[in-house]
Amino acid sequence: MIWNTKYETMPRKELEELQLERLKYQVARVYEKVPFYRQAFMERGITPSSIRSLADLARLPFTVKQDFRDNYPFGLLAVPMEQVVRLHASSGTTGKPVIAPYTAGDINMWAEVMARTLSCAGMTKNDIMQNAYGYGLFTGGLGFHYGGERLGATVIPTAAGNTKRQIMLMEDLGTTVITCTPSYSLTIAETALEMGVDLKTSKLRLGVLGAEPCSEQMRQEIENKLPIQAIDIYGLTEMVGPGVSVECPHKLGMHIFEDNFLAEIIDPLTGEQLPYGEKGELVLTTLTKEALPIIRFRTKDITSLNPEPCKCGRTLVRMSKITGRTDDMLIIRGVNVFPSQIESVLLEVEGVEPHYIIVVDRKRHMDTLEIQVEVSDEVFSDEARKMEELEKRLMEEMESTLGISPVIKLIEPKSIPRTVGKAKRVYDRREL
Ligand code: DLL
Repeated sequence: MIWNTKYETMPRKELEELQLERLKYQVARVYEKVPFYRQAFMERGITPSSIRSLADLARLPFTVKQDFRDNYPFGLLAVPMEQVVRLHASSGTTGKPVIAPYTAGDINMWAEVMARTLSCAGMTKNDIMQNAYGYGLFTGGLGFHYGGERLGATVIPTAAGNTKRQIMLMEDLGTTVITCTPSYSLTIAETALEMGVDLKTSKLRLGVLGAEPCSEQMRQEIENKLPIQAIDIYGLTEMVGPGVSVECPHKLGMHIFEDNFLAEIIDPLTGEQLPYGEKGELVLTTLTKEALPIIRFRTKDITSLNPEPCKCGRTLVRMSKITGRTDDMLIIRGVNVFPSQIESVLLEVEGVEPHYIIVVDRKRHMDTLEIQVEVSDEVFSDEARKMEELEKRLMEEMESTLGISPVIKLIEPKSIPRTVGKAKRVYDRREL
């Protein structure tokens, strides 16, 4: 169902006019309120009146993660602190986190885009949504929570973790929709199996799974193990959290809520805009954010855009699944390798489980790539010869896709630690 027909099915020309009007307003606001932007604009000889068409967007400076660090914690704030009603933060692994302040208006907009998100994914007010994203500074928990309530569904704020209780509640309360990371959905499936609970006979029917990459093959694994349609959802703290884009049940790309977020694709090396259909780095501009308006944020996420109307009736541009980040590409012996390619190859092969890690190291001046992957109980207890055959097969498949040959290590089921939020799968020990 379409939650907001006006904005989700607007003819593109009209939408672009709306975007331009909002962009002009945002540019004028940041110029006036945020010294960081005023200075960056002045350096380029840009004033608010320089923006006459959407094409002028390309003249505006980028914002990068480092700018958040340099202006930590409130340097990019565009409203007085007394108008801020909430702060979230990203879980940055190094250095200071990104701080995201929200006004009451921002929280309202967020609930709106999340209601649209859940509706687009196929949820209705009759659903019981178990929200197993982390609550707290992470935007996942509260973002989904407010969206679910705005939609009128029943929200169960279980948060991430405590998986056995999660499964008990799922059965007892008749949960129909699970919201969590793709990797946690697999942990739920695995734990249910251990508990002897057959979720296939439960009321569960839909999963709105995001916050980390998930290849088509991984989606397939999830849909095989749980009785759900697994819908991909994308978002990031710098924009609002979840609520930037989501798939509809046709699964033909994630619809970006373009009345709030203006999307471009650029060549990550030159910074030049790329045409529709070409893969590059996603750049996003907020069009309605009050507390933290951001111009041309370089997400580092790699995707492409498709403006064709979707079968669902939405006219919003669609972004393809994220195939990697400009900073997660591994260069191994001079060859570029994306973890998503490794995931796709692994999960195409029978007998392999969707739990793996990638270890890159340097031994005697040579890069090494080791892929450790769990195999099913049957394979593990099979004859050694079968394990060797599987290893060889994986090595050949990897070699033909990646162009380099990794070491494959088949490991016992459940030996890789499970996480409740975003999975960490790549260990690059060369940097140490
Ligand atoms: O992960 C917001 C979110 C919460 C999205 C719940 C979806 C569901 P951050 O912690 O700031 O925000 O991380 C943002 O996570 O730049 C991507 O690299 C990655 N990411 C998010 N969604 C997807 C997705 C939340 N569907 C960063 N596919 C982003 C691939 C994703 N990567």
